[in-house]
Amino acid sequence: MQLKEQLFQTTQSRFGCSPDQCDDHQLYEALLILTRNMAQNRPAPQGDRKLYYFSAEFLMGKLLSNNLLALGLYREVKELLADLGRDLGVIESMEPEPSLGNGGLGRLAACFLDSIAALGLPGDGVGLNYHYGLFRQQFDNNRQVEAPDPWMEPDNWLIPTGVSFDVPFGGFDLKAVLYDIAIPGANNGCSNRLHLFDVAQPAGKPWVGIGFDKGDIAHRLTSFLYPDDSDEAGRLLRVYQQYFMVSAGAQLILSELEGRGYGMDALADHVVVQINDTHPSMVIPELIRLLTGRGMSFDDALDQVRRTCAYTNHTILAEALEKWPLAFIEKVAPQLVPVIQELDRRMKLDHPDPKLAILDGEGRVHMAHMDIHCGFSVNGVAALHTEILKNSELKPFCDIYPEKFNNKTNGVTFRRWLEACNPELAGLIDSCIGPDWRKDAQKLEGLLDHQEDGALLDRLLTVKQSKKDHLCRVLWAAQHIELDPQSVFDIQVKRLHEYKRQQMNALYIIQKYLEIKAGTLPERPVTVLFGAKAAPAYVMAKRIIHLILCLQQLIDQDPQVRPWLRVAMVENYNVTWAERLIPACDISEQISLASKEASGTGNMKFMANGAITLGTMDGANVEIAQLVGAENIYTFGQPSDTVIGLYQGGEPDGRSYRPLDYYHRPEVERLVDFLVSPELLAIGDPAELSALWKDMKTKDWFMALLDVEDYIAAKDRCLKDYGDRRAWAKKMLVNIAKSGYFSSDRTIGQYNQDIWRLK
Ligand code: 26Q
Repeated sequence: MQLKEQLFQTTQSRFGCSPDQCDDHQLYEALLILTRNMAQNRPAPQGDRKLYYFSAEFLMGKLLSNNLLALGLYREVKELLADLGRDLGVIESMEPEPSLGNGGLGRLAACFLDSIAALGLPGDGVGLNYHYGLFRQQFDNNRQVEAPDPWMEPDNWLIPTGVSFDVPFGGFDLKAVLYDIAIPGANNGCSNRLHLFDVAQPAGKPWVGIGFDKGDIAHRLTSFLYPDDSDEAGRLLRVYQQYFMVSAGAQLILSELEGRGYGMDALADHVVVQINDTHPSMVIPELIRLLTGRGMSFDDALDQVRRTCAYTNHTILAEALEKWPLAFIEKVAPQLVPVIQELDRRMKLDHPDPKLAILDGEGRVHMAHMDIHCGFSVNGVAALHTEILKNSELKPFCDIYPEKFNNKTNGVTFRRWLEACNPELAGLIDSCIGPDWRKDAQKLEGLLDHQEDGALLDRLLTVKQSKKDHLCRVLWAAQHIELDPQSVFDIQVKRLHEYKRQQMNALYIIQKYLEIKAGTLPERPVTVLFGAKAAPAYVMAKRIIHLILCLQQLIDQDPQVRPWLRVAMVENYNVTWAERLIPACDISEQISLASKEASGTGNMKFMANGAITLGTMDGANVEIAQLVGAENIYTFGQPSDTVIGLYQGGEPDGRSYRPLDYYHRPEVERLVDFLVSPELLAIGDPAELSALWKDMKTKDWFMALLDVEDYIAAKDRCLKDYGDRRAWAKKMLVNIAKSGYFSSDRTIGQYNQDIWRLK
């Protein structure tokens, strides 16, 4: 049946009217249903070995246009709607974004599902169906306020499967009900699945706290996604969530294995489990428990699991490495305790070094240690990160299991992050090198042959300008922020964390502000854009947001500064905002303290959209720099080995870094002290600003003062170079041309070749 007729039938049966009589939301619903059914009805990719990608987070973003593109229907639907006098862009805007992830790790999982399906590999995601995703951020009085984020409308992407599993908790059982989101592979006729487990009777109301009786858990286990792990009660619930996810997921794996006609002893031959950070690590003891429960010996069960499970590490921040008290697990899933103790006993027999222990002297389970001992692969997410894991953070493990360690540099799906969010640029690329890059992003390198094509370079600048104009319009509509589209757009969007150093960017703003006030104008007008959510209990992160919003207001009110410098913080930064901000960016801020950002993935999206990176030699920035060469990136700051050295030393805090030494440089002192200047104190909260000021000069845990002068110089060089528009456009072209390496299709190809071996 023609698409047109299908749409007609859907709106008739649902709303009793034809498409042209539908309002925007009804049209969206009709398209959702059509697209969902088509994606659902495709067969799974063939293969007798299957991947299960376990992740507590899948930050999917809106799915309508993505799925239409994968199904090859995007253009047809767009034209069909245009014939009806309607705009697909408007219809898409009806879709709520499922924010079932915090940031990089969750978005990476979503890009991976897209690539696994596009490559036609048999691989499903396994996660939880949170009813409230990451909180919605609002600004009130220059502060972040959190509101619940309900994303599930009556019509949504979830497909009830009728499948459920019983999950045994200490003292009670809970039914895990399976919902699927179909993941269509781009142009290959297949679909994989994202399996999301939910409780049978979820609570209807937003989160109000939990008393931890089993009734609460039964209704609230999947209520919401954790934005942090900072309160005790929340941490216990997090363990309930994790066990619910892995127990149901492990049961699903074994029942599918059986359904395919294999015995349990064939697990490792036909299944591979990728553990996305340590959040799903309890899948290891759970699989062993289930296998031994079916009569397998502990030895054999451990052997199967060891050949089935692979672990990805996403952080070297010690505070982010999960260590759960065994007492928590005793309460949540007591049946796992003997399994974990036995694993610990066996590992200690072979490797008595306490640094390698699963259970430490304080009765805590080191989840990463369990993954490394009981899995066959450990990977970092960028070359530098993997080296740091091997040589310092996880060195004792690398010494005993060198063959397990490998690197898989992250990637992003170019279908969402270039084709869908920047069709203008995608079209320009087509006109230059043809459309083959859409199947193989590394073919973007063909653009390198066109570096001297002046007309192309001009069109590149025109596309960039049109995306900046567009961003200005949506920002005005959403937040009544007025920007100068002719200014340089300098953008830092990512979760708010001290190691990512948004505070150092704020110091740059202060420096420019003071210069302008003193009569020295910058090279050209610049707009510094931010988007960032802070974990609700992360006090320092919230103070940094407060500082940025105060600077935004201060400058906004100042007619002398406004024409030259603007600051704007986007409210509720999410995937949808990223899709508007990234194509409009001139300068991509990737300024984490070297060694602290495992990879970054925003850096890759910006690069593919022709932004120039201003960054430290951290995470995947190192690989970007290698690919584009020194003339096409702005790097600054102390390298990772220096930084790692500074964390060791004789000061009372264990480091050899002394922030006061840097603070007392005259250029730096002036900037830091501005936090407690009368101008700023008149706008912001004096207690918050002085606390931030004090922390910056006496603690500065992530060494913003170490790099700030170098940073300011590098950014000023950027602004100067921006003036030679042709030369700048050439840098943009080289960045786009070299970005293909960061396609998640390449990453997934490597996971498959080195770890999964699906086909
Ligand atoms: C842990 C325990 C309890 C509650 C929450 C958590 C928790 C939640 C989310 C811990 C960590 C996360 C998210 C981590 C994350 O996003 N890491 C990022 O992963 C990206 C993909 O590999 C990298 O590019 C980033 O460098 C890394 O910071």
